[in-house]
Amino acid sequence: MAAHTSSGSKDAATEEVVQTICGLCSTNCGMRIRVKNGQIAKVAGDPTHPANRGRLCVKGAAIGELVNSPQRLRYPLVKTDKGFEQTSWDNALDFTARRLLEIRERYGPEALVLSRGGPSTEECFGAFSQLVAAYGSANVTAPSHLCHWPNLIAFNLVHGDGAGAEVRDAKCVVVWAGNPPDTNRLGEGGLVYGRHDRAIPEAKKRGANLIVIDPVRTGMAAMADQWLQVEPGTDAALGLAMLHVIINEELFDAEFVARWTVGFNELRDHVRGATPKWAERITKVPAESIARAARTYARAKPASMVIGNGLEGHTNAVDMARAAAMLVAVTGNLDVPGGNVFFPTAELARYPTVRPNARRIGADTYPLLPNAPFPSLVDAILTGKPYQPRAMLVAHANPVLAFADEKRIRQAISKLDFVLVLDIFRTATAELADVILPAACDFERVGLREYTSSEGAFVSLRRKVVEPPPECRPWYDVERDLAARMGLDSQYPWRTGEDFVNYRLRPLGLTVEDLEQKHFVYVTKPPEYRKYLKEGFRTPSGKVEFYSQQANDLGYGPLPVHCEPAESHVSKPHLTSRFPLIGTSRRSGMYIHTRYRNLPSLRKREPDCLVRIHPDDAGQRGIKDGDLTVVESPVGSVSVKAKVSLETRPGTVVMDYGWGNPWDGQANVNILTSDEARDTISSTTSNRRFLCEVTKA
Ligand SMILES: Nc1nc2c(c(=O)[nH]1)N[C@H]1C(S)=C(S)[C@@H](COP(=O)(O)OP(=O)(O)OC[C@H]3O[C@@H](n4cnc5c(=O)[nH]c(N)nc54)[C@H](O)[C@@H]3O)O[C@H]1N2
Ligand SMILES: Nc1nc2c(c(=O)[nH]1)N[C@H]1C(S)=C(S)[C@@H](COP(=O)(O)OP(=O)(O)OC[C@H]3O[C@@H](n4cnc5c(=O)[nH]c(N)nc54)[C@H](O)[C@@H]3O)O[C@H]1N2
Ligand code: SF4
Ligand SMILES: [Mo]
Repeated sequence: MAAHTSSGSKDAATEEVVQTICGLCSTNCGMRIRVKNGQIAKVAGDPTHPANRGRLCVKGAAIGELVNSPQRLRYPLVKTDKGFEQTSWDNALDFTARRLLEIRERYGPEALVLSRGGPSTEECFGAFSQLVAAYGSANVTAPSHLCHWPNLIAFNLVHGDGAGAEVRDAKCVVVWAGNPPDTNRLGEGGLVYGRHDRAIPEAKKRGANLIVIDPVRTGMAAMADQWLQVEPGTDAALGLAMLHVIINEELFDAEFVARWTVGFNELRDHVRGATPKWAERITKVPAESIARAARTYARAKPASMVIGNGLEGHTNAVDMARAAAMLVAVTGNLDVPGGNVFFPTAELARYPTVRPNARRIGADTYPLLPNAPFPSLVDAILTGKPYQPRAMLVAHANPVLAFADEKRIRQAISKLDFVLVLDIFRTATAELADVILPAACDFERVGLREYTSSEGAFVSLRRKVVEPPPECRPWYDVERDLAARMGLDSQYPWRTGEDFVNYRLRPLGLTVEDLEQKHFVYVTKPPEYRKYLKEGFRTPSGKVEFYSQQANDLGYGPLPVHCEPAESHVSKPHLTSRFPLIGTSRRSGMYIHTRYRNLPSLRKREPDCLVRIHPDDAGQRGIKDGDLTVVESPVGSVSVKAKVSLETRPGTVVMDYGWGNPWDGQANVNILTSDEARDTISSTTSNRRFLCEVTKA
């Protein structure tokens, strides 16, 4: 429904309202954008769109600044002895094709790596996938080891699938390591009232009990009935102690446990010693609070649990989420209304080229992870083992800033023979490239998003709103032109962006034209609940697995355990005196990851990268609010301003994540984080925890 409010002869002013979705984060809110003479004139939330029902965040409101930013990349650039020089698309693509073909000839297809970004639009999943598969490489990497997958692997092991929180009918909501007011996260479903950032306060108003488990006093924590201020990375101990209380006090759902689970006796034995007192020593959460939260969650029926990304930047990530998943099952809150539900999903067409039968780096060590873990690729580049990657395509990603230990990542990327970056800005990663290509941004190309919800799965079109700058091109055009130069274009059953979206939509019986008419279309029924009664669970045994034979056979613990975080004074006592503080990182509601700090209206709201420090720690160090400080960890050091704050407890400091691009002039927290220790199941590095000291600069 593109309402043409006025249109006239060729020369007359044109004005229309385009219904589309925002591409900046994975919430993908519905938008109505007024376009005047080919320019974005006004942005509003679409009140009819189920993802946001009219609401937009500050970032969405700033898309005009994004599209028209003077810092946009506007021409292809190639690196020469004199630095980057502007070149033509033909030159840039010819050069890239030649280099990639030489590398394949000389070293084989596995030498090529595709580095993708965190999930927000189809670009992050799609760009260059088809090309890299057709080339013959399976080395696709993404932030998967830090995002979505550690939690999903845990839920897969226990429940056989990801079960999203359905907040709508819950009497108790546990928000475990997530911050929906800032991240606007859809969750894996339950967006009947919009999103968790809205659904949770509404549930609370209805009288639901809100339990927040977070080391930081976030907006969500401030709203909670019970806030468990857990020590970062120790949540497995907390979860095991909650299981201890629930099993010991017989608060579990005995019928569900008896009929639909395996390994309950093993679990009972396993958590016998995991008393709240034991967990208090590890987590710093008072034993009484742990017991109270366990009782509240177990007694409220139904209760739903929102699992956030805060569990994922830790060296025991999967087991922390496994303990949480077991709480869902043991209380009988699995696949019931208002619990954690297996939501229906939209089945889009897969890419036509199947993944090649090539060796994927890290596949032997991390078989449950779908991609090559970035840290394993860094190892391979720096050591040549198991073999030497030579080239990298980077699309919609900024690995230099996003992953742990910036210094090591720079070393690795600099060692490659060829690096291509497709971005809209000249990022920290782009500075290391041989070729930088200017992309059309989300609002300048057609795209697609599928969503889940309590009303069923639906799809929505991201309509093109404005023309890209003359030399900025959408990824599907870039990819196809490059493929043609490499003799791979027979692998592309689509010619244009619209063809591509139509190809993806085919299994749903929908087309771009349909979605232009309707904007969003439900493609499944609302979820059925207790589907296990008919089909069982998707685990090897068909039941919920407290004891996982599969995990055991893969050499992991069959039951989740608490492991001391790698970056701790217990694991590394020799570092205690030099680095007495624990650092963690904070995601900002104002920005997405490393993006958008060059948009003036956002930057005005949050101009600096800050380290938040408790008044006690600040006082001992003579640090006052606003002072410039040096934060030093065993792997690096940065200068940042201090914010003296009660958001954190004594001994723990919180530093903003996402800074460090050339234009923002501030420090990347991942200069301080280490990639040395990794979760054995998911390869997660300790991005959310590092040892440090803060001194006045
Ligand atoms: N310490 C710490 N580290 C973390 C995290 C943390 O919380 N703490 N979070 C982790 C998580 S969950 C994730 S998902 C990752 C994120 O890691 P990334 O996804 O690598 O980070 P982004 O900053 O989102 O990078 C996206 C890039 O795409 C570019 N871009 C924007 N729009 C377009 C477009 O339309 N086309 C193209 N081609 N490019 C575009 C942006 O300019 C940006 O450079 O970081 C992880 N790292
Ligand atoms: N504004 C904005 N929105 C975003 C993004 C963004 O960068 N900016 N990124 C998008 C992406 S890719 C993702 S993955 C999601 C993430 O969205 P969420 O899952 O909401 O993740 P965070 O906002 O990082 O919140 C994680 C919370 O976990 C806490 N935490 C850290 N360590 C621990 C721990 O060990 N235990 C516990 N219990 N809590 C811990 C942190 O203090 C923080 O409050 O957001 C998406 N939305
Ligand atoms: S950036 Fe804001 S407006 Fe855009 S999808 Fe995310 S929450 Fe919605
Ligand atoms: Mo993420």
